Amino acid sequence: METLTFHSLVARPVVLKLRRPVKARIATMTDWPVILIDLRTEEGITGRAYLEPYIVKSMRYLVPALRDFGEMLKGRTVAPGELYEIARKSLHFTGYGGLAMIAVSGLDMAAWDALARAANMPLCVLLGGSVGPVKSYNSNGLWLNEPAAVAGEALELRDEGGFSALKLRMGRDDPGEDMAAHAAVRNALGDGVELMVDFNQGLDLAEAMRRCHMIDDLGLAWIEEPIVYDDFDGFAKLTADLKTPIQIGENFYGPRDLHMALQKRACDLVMPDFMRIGGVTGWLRAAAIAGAAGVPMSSHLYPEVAAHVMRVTETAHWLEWQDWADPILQQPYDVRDGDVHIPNTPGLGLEWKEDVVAANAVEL
Ligand code: SMN
Ligand code: MG
Repeated sequence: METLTFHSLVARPVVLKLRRPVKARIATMTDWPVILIDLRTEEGITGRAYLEPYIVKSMRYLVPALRDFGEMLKGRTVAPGELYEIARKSLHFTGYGGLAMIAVSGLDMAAWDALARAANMPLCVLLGGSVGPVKSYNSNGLWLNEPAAVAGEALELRDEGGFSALKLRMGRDDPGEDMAAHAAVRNALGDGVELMVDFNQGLDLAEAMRRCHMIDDLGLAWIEEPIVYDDFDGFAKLTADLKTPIQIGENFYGPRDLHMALQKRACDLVMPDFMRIGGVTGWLRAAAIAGAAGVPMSSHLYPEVAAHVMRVTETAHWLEWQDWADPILQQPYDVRDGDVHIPNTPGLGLEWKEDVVAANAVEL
């Protein structure tokens, strides 16, 4: 395989409209910011990845950070593990987490894609795995809407890809309405579909104790982030007190956060997000820790990257399926019988739909 030399990085901000707006206890969102990253090499291969940083304005800081990486790395060998360290260290006086880690993660995913394209292999094959199905749950909706509407949407979501698991959001002002939403969804779906519940950090610890106990006998696959993401002591109390597995991780910034959460027994399950854990490099390091600890590991967002790395994740659990970036992709990944199917193409196989990109491009 030829060595790749970093030429330049193009980072383009776009804003997409969400088909099913996010309505969580801590935020509502109708717009979905996406940064498209093209890492160009002197050999003519381009690595592609995207970031979805939730907040449109955050692109004002992330895009320049990515462009700075592009200038800094010109002429370097595209060795993802090395670029990851150089990029992190270049920002470490501002801290390793937050926006710095998000920018590094975007660079890292594009670098891995470039490498796999150069090797003419799907990323999962380059990582030592094989192309195959990845078990996923549908996370595209079930926000804090009326129970009847949520139940109707649950049927739609199940049928979008023959899913056997869906994620239901909770955290309405009245816990009784959360219970009603769950009952309506369960009634509509029957028994064959697993349900995860996500509180999106909406509760304080006392309220979380009360509300998690209320749903502890529902046979849920997990209860996710009932309290603010970094209160590992609070999570440890919930984990010790509840039968239902406690799930956290979408807000781990780097593998060390996962390590600390496990040391504190703050959860039963982990689900890192690619833009915070450190892209593919950060994921692989985190997966080694979760694997050694025997803790099941699910993914958060970035289903294309997730599909590849889950094939080589020792304790791979559930891939979170979300199709919010699909409008800008020429070939969105296929989901059948609840499994995401990895295309047999080099790298991640992401190519941009330039007409949609142009129509949704924004000035920062
Ligand atoms: C979530 C994802 C994306 C935006 C808002 C909330 C959620 C999840 O926490 O786990 O899917
Ligand atoms: Mg969540």
